Amino acid sequence: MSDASGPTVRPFPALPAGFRFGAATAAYQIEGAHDEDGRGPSIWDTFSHTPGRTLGGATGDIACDHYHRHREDIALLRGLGVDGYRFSIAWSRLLPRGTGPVNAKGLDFYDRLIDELLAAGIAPAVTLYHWDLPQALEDRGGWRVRETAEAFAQYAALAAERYGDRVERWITLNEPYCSAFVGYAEGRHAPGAQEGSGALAAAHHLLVAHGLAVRELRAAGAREVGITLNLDRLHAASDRPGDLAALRRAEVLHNEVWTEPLLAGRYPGHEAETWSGLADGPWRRPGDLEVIGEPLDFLGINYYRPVTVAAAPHRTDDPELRTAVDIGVAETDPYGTRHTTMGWPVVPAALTELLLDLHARHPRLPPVWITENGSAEDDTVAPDGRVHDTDRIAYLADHLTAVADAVTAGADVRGYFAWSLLDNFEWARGYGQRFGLVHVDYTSLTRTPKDSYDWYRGLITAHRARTEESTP
Ligand code: IFM
Repeated sequence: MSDASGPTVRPFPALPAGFRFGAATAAYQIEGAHDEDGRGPSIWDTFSHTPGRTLGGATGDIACDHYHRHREDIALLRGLGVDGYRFSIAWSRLLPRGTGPVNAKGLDFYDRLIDELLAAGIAPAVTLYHWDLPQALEDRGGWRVRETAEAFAQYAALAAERYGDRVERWITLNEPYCSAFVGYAEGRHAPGAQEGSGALAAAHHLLVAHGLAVRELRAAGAREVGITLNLDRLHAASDRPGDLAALRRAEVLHNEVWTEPLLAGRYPGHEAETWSGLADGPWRRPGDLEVIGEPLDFLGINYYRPVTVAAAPHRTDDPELRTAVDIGVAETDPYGTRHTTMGWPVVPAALTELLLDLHARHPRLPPVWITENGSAEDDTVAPDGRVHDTDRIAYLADHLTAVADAVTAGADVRGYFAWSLLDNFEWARGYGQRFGLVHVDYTSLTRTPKDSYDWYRGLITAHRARTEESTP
């Protein structure tokens, strides 16, 4: 699909005029400068510096060195022609200990970033929490304790007061599923805990943190306020009753634990059978559902792949450990499609299903933004100096078509952020997975736009030309 003039671009007719395109990153994955200008340590600094936790002992100490090269990265965004850029603020750059003294140099960094984005005609979309809890708060209990939710609300107020006049879109939390269950139950992410009720308490406190932050953001006059979830499109391996029950439990663990309190004002219907009644722990307080259910201006969805589940034996006999991720479910992979280097099956139609299912289930669903979508591929710089990532172009094109199909069928989707602008630190998988539209050489830190960068720019230009022509 690519010739000397660049990849061929097919516009997506069903994406309406005003549909917005962007690219996304997160602080710990790109910034580096982990101990500069007063930044305090986060749980990811501690975790990545603990032997055996990340691939090859990789850390975010330098990452893409975006802290020092943000001007170059904004030039790349400008060249891409995006409407918006989604990035996250490192909580411990603003508040090195999570609460207490404010770090002026940290505040200044994001001031510069936001101002330079605006000067480039790019609307900032800020994620307040993309997994990098200040270590000082983890030392006081982390997301297991309510004080962390209260600290998050103070941090949100500080950020909103300082940047609220210039930020278009606020995302309180990114993928709280990973923070709670991958971080506190599976232990594959920071802080690396393997707990049952600790993870369930964390899930609840993350939701409370979100609701308290929404209130602070609104009080400070923030414009669009939402949250980003990595909802799973789940399928049952068969129609057998055991697999259908496994599907119900997986729906609770992956989706309903978030969507029911956020969008329906209640806890999930099947949580007692999923977690043997232990979800309803003392961390829940009267009034919490009202806090969590603060109305949203938009819901962010991160989508990469669908998941099929089957009934499976529990991995442990310990009732406490059975309360989180050990819910008698195994993942199977019947898709028979190409897989990305993450091992994820490429199934764009599942994104259409996910969007339409949400639309059908939730009368209170606000407009949806795809806040992440993209693929990790085995990218190399070719002898011609280019990165010919045709699989990524196909992935992005097919998933944008899936979004367009959902819009045609009635879903209200307003925008799409490609993950990611840059190759970056892929958490426990270190630098082994490349998701970027721009290749990063981790030795020289040279940025090389890939073919997908040119393709995306062409798509955005073609979409604007088509919709502007048809707008009277
Ligand atoms: O890199 C991550 C990102 O931080 C959160 N969503 C999924 C991406 C790919 O794994």
